[in-house]
Amino acid sequence: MRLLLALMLSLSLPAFAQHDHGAHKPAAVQSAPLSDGLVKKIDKAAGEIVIQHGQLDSIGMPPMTMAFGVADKAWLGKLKAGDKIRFAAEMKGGNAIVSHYEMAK
Ligand SMILES: [Cu+2]
Repeated sequence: MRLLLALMLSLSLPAFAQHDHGAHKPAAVQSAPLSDGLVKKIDKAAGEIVIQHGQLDSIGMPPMTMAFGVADKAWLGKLKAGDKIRFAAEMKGGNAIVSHYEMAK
């Protein structure tokens, strides 16, 4: 599991650095695939977002509703309950965090 995560991080970080958000590349090009999520609750005090998510292969999780930390606390002010997002999850310090997200159409 740790090896897989290390591999995933080493692969995904350079990809994000190179990723040009102005260019509309197919989702398959991204090394960290985005998963569907429904925002259930924003907990600013805890710095967490409760998300109902589908299968998350990146961190080996089945569908469930759970709290995620965020890579950027500013996201807590941008999202609200009921928002549909597409997001990438990763493990950081033993906690699942949202490392990237975009609004789902
Ligand atoms: Cu989960």
